Amino acid sequence: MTFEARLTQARVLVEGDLGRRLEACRRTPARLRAAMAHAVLGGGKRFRPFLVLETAALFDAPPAAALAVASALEAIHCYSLAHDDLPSMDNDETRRGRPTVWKAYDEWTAILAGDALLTAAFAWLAEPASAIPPHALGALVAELADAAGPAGMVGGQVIDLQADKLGEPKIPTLAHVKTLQEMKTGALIRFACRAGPLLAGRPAADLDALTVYGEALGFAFQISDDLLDVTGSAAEVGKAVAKDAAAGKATLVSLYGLDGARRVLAATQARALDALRDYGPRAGPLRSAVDFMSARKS
Ligand code: GRG
Repeated sequence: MTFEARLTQARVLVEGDLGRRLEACRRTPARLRAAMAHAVLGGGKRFRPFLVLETAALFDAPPAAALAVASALEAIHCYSLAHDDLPSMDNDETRRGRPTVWKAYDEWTAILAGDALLTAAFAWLAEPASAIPPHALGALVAELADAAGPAGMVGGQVIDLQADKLGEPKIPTLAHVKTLQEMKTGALIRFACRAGPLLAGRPAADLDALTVYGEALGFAFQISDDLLDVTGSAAEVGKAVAKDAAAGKATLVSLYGLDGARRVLAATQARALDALRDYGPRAGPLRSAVDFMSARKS
């Protein structure tokens, strides 16, 4: 099966699961449910769920539990996009080729839809129906909270916005760009790659290998996102482009230029592939995900 077909397979699975979970949310006001659905079900590559499902499949982890983790992670990703698009943050009107949540509803509804998705995600993991093996539940909840929280995505967002909103001096160094990436986007991708071996109760060697893979893949993802901001079209990418340079943001592209960023991307892809060297043909889809970083258009 091609990489695109596997990504589509993951997308269909997780969208079906997310749709059912949103339907089943207890006592949820109709407006909130609709805004949550707008945030979650309106397109998107579903790349993080793909990584959860594929790392779980690599280690024969229980598929139903992997799907619960994939949906929870995607809900958190979608909450972060809904909040990132708010007027007080990035002030974006288009996301995934459609109006952002605040544009389709209003600001307070978008804030609360994001809050609801974040809390629902943890309920989906902790409820008995998630079928997550007891040996893995504590670690998964703690790691997801860590990746999404103050030392991860939220902290990264603060570092990013601080420079913008408070007029603090930009820090155009590789170390700063890497720290920001690791926190803001890398942490969730790293978590997605650790989810499979955690669910399967694999030993430290497998967790370490998939962590190296996840960290390199996350960095490659960010570089490809920065490249798309310069070389992509808004129609293909599904959101506004050329925002980084306009905001004077330090990225791999601003530091090293297009060719330099492409060279760092290639080296990072090589590091991700090397982390999978012991896993044979079954890791094929995870290898294709690495290639996707230099091929993606959205
Ligand atoms: C508001 C707490 C909070 C955090 C926001 C993720 C994020 C942090 C902001 C998004 C800004 C951005 C464009 C980051 C670059 C990488 C990224 C996360 C892109 C969007 O993810 P994709 O490409 O999107 O996986 P789809 O739509 O395919 O799910």
